[in-house]
Amino acid sequence: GGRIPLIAGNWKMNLDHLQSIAFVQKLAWNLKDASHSYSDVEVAIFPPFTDLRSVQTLISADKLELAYGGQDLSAADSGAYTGEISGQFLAKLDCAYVIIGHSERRTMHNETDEVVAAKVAAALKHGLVPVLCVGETAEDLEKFGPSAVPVAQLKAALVGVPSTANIVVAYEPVWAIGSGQAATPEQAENVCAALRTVLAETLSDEAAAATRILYGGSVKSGNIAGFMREPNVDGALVGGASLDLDEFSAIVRFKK
Ligand code: G2H
Repeated sequence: GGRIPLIAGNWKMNLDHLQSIAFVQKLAWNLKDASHSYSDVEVAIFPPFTDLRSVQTLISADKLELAYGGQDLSAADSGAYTGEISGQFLAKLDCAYVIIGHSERRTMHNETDEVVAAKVAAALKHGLVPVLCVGETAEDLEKFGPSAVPVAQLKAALVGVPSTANIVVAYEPVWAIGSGQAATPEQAENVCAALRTVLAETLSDEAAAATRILYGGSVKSGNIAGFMREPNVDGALVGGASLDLDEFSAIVRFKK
């Protein structure tokens, strides 16, 4: 109880510089509209690294309260890591969050559970809240059932994490990502409840009660309310629909 819902927009590698400026100006206008308050929801956006600063500048000019995050970070602090972005860069860029272990990184960039755990530790070290993504593939689902793989991924990522750590967990079934085929609210609830049990067992009862667990995978304005009605789903990680102005604004203003 008492968890403030989080709606997170993961832009992935979409919107070039001019497109993000145009998009975010309209988004600010849309979200500011006083007749549509979203004050009981936290909204965070995850633009590409190269547009974080310009997006923040435009949004702050509009006096709109949004949170920001990176879509990934390096496990290292600094040094000879060509092309990498460290947690301290993100923290200094006013990022509150960083997505870690998204399935696209696990599959396309070979991020193992060990890499994910190291990145979680790096995020916490630099004062960032990791948005730790876990989720099973269609094959996993068939072979091991609904929660075995996400539970194992969460346990592996929490190794060494202090019991009071501030984290967000995102349950993203791989078969539901960008496929248009979202999980049902019941499926999401069952896995999110299992993940909350892991938080209680590995961290503490307090951490389990305070940690927001998001659902991600083909979330749209038409299905958000169903997920938000579930007791263990505390928000959404939104990909495709976060790039559509009307869709994202409607998701932010979901009514249970
Ligand atoms: C899952 C999600 C956002 P989409 O990757 O992280 O994307 O909403 O497009 O399925």
